[in-house]
Amino acid sequence: STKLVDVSINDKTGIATVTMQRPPVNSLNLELLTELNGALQDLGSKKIKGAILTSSLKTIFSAGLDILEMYKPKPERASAFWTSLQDTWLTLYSTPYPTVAAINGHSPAGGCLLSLACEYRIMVNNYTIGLNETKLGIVAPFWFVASMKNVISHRESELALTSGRLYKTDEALKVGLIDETAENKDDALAKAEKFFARFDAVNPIARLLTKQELRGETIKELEDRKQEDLDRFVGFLMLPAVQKGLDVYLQALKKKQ
Ligand code: CO8
Repeated sequence: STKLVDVSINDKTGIATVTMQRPPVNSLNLELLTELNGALQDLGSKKIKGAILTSSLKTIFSAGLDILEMYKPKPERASAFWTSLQDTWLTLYSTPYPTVAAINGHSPAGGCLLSLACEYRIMVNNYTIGLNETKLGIVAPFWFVASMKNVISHRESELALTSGRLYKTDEALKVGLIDETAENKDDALAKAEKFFARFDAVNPIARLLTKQELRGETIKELEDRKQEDLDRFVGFLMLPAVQKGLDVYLQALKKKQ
């Protein structure tokens, strides 16, 4: 276990629980992403049945990228930050073990991205999830879009992404953005265990090769365009209009309370 991410493996079930714990909102900064990527990679060499990604917070899975990493950033830090997000997504999208996002709270933007990278999503009722980037005046990168399109239809993705739509749990279920709803976190964890049981009678190598077949193209596209994507992100952050937009969004977030 590390500071911002807790990893616990249940010896009886063989299920690992990876818990993000960065109050107040589990916003994804360089340190959290680095720990998360390390934890997910370490699990790759262990004999686990599956891993659940969840949050220690009561009402938030993850508020997405830490806006403070993007607001008036030092270029070097911004590069390291974005690279850590790319690497975490690549690791999570391609884990050899099955993954479930137990979405026990709000899950906008980067939070949604992390859950989309898991194989199965179980979400507690009455929260919101979606790729709301356009609402912040920013553009979801191609691999965010691909992650969405690999889960819901092209049509629904276009409607959702252009408007920056955040779905309530029941709405997300209707379009297939999540697979199951849950009453609370414990219910979500119990349902995750049932999902893993589906593979009890499945050859793990056949399972993994099939996952790679389905996800390989999306993974390869980011691997091939990693530098271009990084340059675009850093260049984008340097635009005064983007900084202004983030400033306005941050102020609105703070005024809310
Ligand atoms: N980053 C940094 N700080 C945040 C973030 C965030 N993402 N979200 C919330 N905070 C801060 C708030 O400003 C507030 O700070 P303070 O205490 O100083 O006022 C504190 O966290 C608590 O927030 P709230 O009071 O809003 O907490 P609530 O429980 O009421 O609400 C929510 C929680 C629903 C998560 C709400 O905070 C929210 O909507 N946050 C914003 C979520 C969001 O829009 N995230 C988008 C991030 S961008 C992203 O992930 C993808 C970017 C892709 C980049 C592409 C560029 C090319």
